[in-house]
Amino acid sequence: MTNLLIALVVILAIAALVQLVRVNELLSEITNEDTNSVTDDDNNKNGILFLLTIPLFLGFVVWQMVTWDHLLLPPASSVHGAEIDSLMKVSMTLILIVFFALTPMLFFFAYKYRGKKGNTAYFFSHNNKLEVVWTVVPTIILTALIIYGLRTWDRAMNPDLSQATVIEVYSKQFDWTARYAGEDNVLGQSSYLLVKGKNTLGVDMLDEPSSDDIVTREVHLPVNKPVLLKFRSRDVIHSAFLPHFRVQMNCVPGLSTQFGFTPTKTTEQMKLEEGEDFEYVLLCNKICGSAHFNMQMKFIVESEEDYNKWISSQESLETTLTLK
Ligand SMILES: [Cu+2]
Repeated sequence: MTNLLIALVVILAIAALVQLVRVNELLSEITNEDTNSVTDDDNNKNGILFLLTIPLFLGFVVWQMVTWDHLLLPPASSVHGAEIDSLMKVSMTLILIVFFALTPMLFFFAYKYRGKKGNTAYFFSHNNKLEVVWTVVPTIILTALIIYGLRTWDRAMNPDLSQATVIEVYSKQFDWTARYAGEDNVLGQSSYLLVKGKNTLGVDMLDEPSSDDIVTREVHLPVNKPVLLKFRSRDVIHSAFLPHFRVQMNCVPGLSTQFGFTPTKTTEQMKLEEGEDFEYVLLCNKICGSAHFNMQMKFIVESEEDYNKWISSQESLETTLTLK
């Protein structure tokens, strides 16, 4: 019923507008004036409005940048994350310089060349110098930016992982489970066909490397040590997102994806910098269903000593599955 009323109001508003325009036209017929003709006075008013737009619009942009700054992520807590942040900073600085230089020009010229009776357009056919400048300068800047971006991407995607701790991150609607590769640092084979009872990840227990694997509901990482996350999904496409480490990778059913990185700050350090309630968190960044918003898992970065203590207190998969 409400929707019907809203539609009715919209239709009536449009009809009223049409009638107003019609009244205006009839009036102009009586007074013998063309209401559509633009006078110098109109042009001056609009020109001044363009001029006013410069401080108002730029002021609004600056105000937003200052007001919402605290909602941005803190500096990256990983080696490659710091490089991605630098790339972002360089790109944003360039964009902002161009934005703050061109926006005033755009509105100022709209004011300067506003319509005036008797004005004629200046015919300007070609200028080689101008063409070269506005082709060559952006080409150089964009090429440099693209090369810088590709190098950063290349380093982020190909770190040295020969010493990395291997951890599987398993996604399903709507939670995450982690599986450490254990002493041998090799994950046992797995298949969704083997998902049964306690074996929620479908790990093949007949495969030798499976026995020392450790399944956990939160991930502990030693600081400054490389880690290799291997992602799997049981049902739909999820996306593992670790915003503080600048890590994101899709988890695709039937496919194994991975991401290696090195955390550089412990949770304790982050609590000191960002507040007591800070936690590293793994989120799902693909809208995967009704409880997608709550699909998360805690990550804890700690000293190697604390990490070793924690991992040695965890039960191996063999023990977990055989114990009743
Ligand atoms: Cu998800």
